[in-house]
Amino acid sequence: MSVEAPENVYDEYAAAEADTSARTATVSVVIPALNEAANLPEVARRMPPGIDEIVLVDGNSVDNTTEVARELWPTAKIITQTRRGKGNALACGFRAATCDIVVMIDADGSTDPAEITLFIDALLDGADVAKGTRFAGGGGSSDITLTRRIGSRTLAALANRKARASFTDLCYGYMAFWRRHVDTIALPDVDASNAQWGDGFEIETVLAMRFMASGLRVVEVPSFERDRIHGESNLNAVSDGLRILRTILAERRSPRPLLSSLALPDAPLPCAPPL
Ligand SMILES: Nc1nc2c(ncn2[C@@H]2O[C@H](COP(=O)(O)OP(=O)(O)OP(=O)(O)O)[C@@H](O)[C@H]2O)c(=O)[nH]1
Ligand SMILES: [Mg+2]
Repeated sequence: MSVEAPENVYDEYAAAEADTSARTATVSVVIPALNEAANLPEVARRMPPGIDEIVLVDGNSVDNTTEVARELWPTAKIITQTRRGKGNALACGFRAATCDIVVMIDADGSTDPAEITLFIDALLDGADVAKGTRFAGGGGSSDITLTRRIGSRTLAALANRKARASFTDLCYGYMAFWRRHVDTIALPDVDASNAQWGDGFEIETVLAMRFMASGLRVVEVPSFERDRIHGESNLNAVSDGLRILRTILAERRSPRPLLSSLALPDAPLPCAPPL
């Protein structure tokens, strides 16, 4: 099933509805980026006003990712990750972030920054973690292939059995949480010199399963995944899929009985700003 990308233009909506400066909690947006110079301008264009801190974590890009980021966000923290992989980049970004709320988005234009306010609202409404879902409540994707969709569903079903959860989407990189919870999930030491488990694309699964196992209130937020704008995916469906499978098998089982905390918000959030 393919879903049409919402056509609304964020800019019109931004000033009226999405100014995040009115709320009291501060927000860091962490963006892992590996050769994404061509995509960052669109990411910046759709960023809501009022974000307190941008942390861009560069993976030793060979294009001018860091220069473009500096031009777009003159006050951003632009750091270089300590090892390789998206997971290590995120762990470095979480350590550098200083605000109350941390939002993680991709730099390729597939996760729409205009949706950040929906994730923040879910946290302000009482969630500990707001996890994006492409497969429920009006979420969708124009970027996922049938094979990946089947793989993703299968992995989510396995993870749900293990975590006694009801995730509708496991391997999606759009997530937000209160920064005070980051220590409860014991991410790999960013200063270790050797590659660590969690350094790769399994990071989203590691985060989801550890947040659940910590007994935190995880809420799903419908989100629309767009096509990567320019460039190539860094993900290998087979090897990264196997890493995710290994993560599910290795992570500890949730100590709680059947969970009730993972649910769509009472009134499902729209997956994009209203027209
Ligand atoms: N710093 C850093 N960022 C990375 C690394 N690998 C991927 N990323 C970033 O993580 C985000 C997601 O990576 P993608 O390559 O788009 O992978 P994906 O979104 O899972 O796969 P597609 O849906 O095919 O695009 C993008 O912003 C990448 O630039 C890495 O090793 N280091
Ligand atoms: Mg992508």
